[in-house]
Formats: sequence, structure tokens, C-alpha cells
Amino acid sequence: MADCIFCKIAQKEIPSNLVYEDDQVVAFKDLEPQAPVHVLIIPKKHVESVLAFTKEDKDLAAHILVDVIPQLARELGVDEKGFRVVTNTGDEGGQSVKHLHFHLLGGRSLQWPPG
Ligand code: DGP
Repeated sequence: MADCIFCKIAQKEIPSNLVYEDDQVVAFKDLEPQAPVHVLIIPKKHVESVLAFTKEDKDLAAHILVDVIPQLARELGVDEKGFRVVTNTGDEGGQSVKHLHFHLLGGRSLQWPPG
């Protein structure tokens, strides 16, 4: 989608620190890390948020949650101590980039509730 920064990252039109890529998904380091490990996992295709998922996206959603996130957690070394996966949705959810992304945060003790 034109003017979507995460579409441009997925298409390598702007640089990022990629940590994972396959035919459907990329993951890259967050520009403003909130923890020692902070990566964003996104679908390559433009989906605005989890609210925009359709039945056709079930395999993609499962792939992200079942395959990509656990693999990355292990590769990034946060699987044993624990980590957090967050997808901010909409304005009150704190979503600043309107392309679905899952934050994977870890490497320190994370507090709850979030602000
Ligand atoms: P959210 O607030 O949930 O929409 O998170 C958006 C995140 O995206 C935020 O933590 C900062 C990050 N971000 C924004 N622009 C860029 C960028 O151009 N490159 C990278 N690597 N991260 C970005």
C-alpha cells in the first residue's frame, strides 16, 4: 500500500534490521526499542490490524503465531525466561503504524499492567 512505512520495509524500499523473512512475513528490530529484545513481526501484505483479518488470512495468522513467533523467541534467546507479544490496535490501543505488527519484547522483566 502506498505511503505505508511497513509495506516499504517489507518490500525493502527502506532499510531495516531484518531478523527474519519468508514468503509471507518479515520481522525487524524496532526503531525505538523498549526492551533489550524488541522486534516487530509483520505480514508482507498490507493488513491494517487484527480487525482487518479475514477468513482467507487464517493460515497467515496461524503461521505468525504458531511458527514465526516461537521460532524468533528461541533464536533471540527469550524463550526460557519469557517474553511478551503485543499487537496495539486502534487509537486507544496505541497503534501508531496502521499495518498489522506484533511486538515481541523480552530480555528484561516486563511490568503489568502497561501504561
Ligand atoms: P505501534 O505504536 O504499536 O504502532 O508501534 C509501532 C512501532 O514501530 C514503534 O515501536 C516504532 C516502530 N517504528 C516506526 N517506524 C519505524 C521504522 O521506520 N523502522 C522501524 N524499524 N521501526 C519503526
